[in-house]
Amino acid sequence: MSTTPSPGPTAVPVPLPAGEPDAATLAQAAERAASELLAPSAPHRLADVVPAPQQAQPDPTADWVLPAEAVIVATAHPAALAVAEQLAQLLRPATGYPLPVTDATTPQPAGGVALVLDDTADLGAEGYRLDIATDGVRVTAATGAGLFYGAQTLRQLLPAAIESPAPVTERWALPGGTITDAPRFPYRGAMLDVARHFFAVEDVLRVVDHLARYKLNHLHLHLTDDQGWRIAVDSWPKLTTIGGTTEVGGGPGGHYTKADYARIVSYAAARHITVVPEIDLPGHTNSALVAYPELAPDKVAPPPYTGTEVGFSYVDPADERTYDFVTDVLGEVAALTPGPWLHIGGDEAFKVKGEVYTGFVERVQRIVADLGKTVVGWHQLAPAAHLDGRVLQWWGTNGEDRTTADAVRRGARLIVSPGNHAYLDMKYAPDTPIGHDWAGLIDVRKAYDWDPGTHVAGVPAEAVLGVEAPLWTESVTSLADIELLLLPRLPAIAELGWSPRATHDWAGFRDRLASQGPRWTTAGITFHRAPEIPWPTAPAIPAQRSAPQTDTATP
Ligand code: TNX
Repeated sequence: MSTTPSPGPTAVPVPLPAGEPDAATLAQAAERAASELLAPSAPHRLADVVPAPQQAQPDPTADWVLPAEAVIVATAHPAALAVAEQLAQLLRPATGYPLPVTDATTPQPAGGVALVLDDTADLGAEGYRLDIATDGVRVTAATGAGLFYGAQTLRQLLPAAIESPAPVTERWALPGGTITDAPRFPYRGAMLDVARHFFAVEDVLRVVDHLARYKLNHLHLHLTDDQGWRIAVDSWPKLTTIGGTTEVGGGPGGHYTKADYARIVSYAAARHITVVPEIDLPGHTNSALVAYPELAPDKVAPPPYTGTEVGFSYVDPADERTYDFVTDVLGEVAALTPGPWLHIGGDEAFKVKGEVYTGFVERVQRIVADLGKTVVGWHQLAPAAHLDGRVLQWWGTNGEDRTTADAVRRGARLIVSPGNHAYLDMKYAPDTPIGHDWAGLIDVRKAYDWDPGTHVAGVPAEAVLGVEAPLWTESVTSLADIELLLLPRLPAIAELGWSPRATHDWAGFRDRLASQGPRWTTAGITFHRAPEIPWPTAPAIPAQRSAPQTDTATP
């Protein structure tokens, strides 16, 4: 079986025919000759990848240039073919090459790219090996996820112009050698708060793309808060028809239909990213109380809330109706969510104290377990009784909390998101136009220079499931705002989650990060030009070439 490539944006380079060549053919031949004459910009260094690979063995005699007629051949298995098609879709726009995808029982590079699914490969569930040699490129992995990560590395090793949405003339060189790579932690995530401000599905998909570039594998969606309820729940419809119509600052809000949410989940899954939905309980619930006053402790609907204070609202822990609500909502969200996790919030419920709080959490933890999901919650859940598999998300700022350490001793695992290192809503510097500073300023070095494995006192590295970078959106109103705060700090957190500690080195990271800048610029992605990063000043990419067949006269 072979799949046909989608039509490339330019004419496919063809050999000169005998006889009189036509103008378009001549133009293509000239273009190809010009590309061969281009100053042979040295390929990237093999280890020049973010996150840093586990092992890179360069072989300067084996540099390779992607030819126009390259084929991407993959193991005849849907997981490998899916990555082959994704890789082709990444490479076609800038190269203008057709890059057809084919399958084989034993794929060989044959001058192109081979994606080999090999379940005997000793590379783990997410690892891969990338061999770049004179006869082409081979990515080997035991899973589709491993092949996908290998493809992301391949992408980063190509010149920055590969990010161009339109064809450019470039020598598509790759540095020879072998990378063997696998992640340090199984959970590598980012969180987007879609409750304080609502973001369209398209914006969320674009955030998913950013996660995928840096081998993150979880997207935590903070779906509910005082200012808005963002996920449709059929059994409690007013949550969205009333509770979804507000946001910080008085804007219109919005919500995801079940189909919208399913679209996000499947787009993420195709990029090996698991969605972690959060329904924040028992606090951060004003929008639910506006819709259903029966859940409020005094049974009176509060006014809708569009400010940025926290800790004032809560669902009534003393009323059984509250547990019907929680069971229905979590049941519907669980049914929409193929991933194993359900995040129940638990933070800043200042008015639900002591045993009332732990009693509530223990009931909700059991509801989650009965739904067959693994409970995740902010580390305020710690004093509640242990439940098998439960995961706490650390957002403290001083690396120390005996209750959390004790919960870990009782069996909880930890996702580490220190407010003063991983909170992407913190400003970079006092003049950052948006963001907070309650946990301090977080420049790129601050985001990078800490160790999730030793960060929380009394929590051993084995109890750390991974790392997550939350983005709260009280002051974030657009995709450009999201990107400004995400980049370049998201790759720093991604590297802490993926790369072995032995590769940790600020000077090296700074240089590798710098070479991401031209990629973002070329792809039209907003980022903060952090002054501590030596961004290249040279033009990012060669001039776009005008494609003969799309070269229409403009009036
Ligand atoms: C604390 S972190 C919160 C959020 C805010 C955030 C702003 C956490 C679990 N709760 O409600 O949005 O600070 O940085």
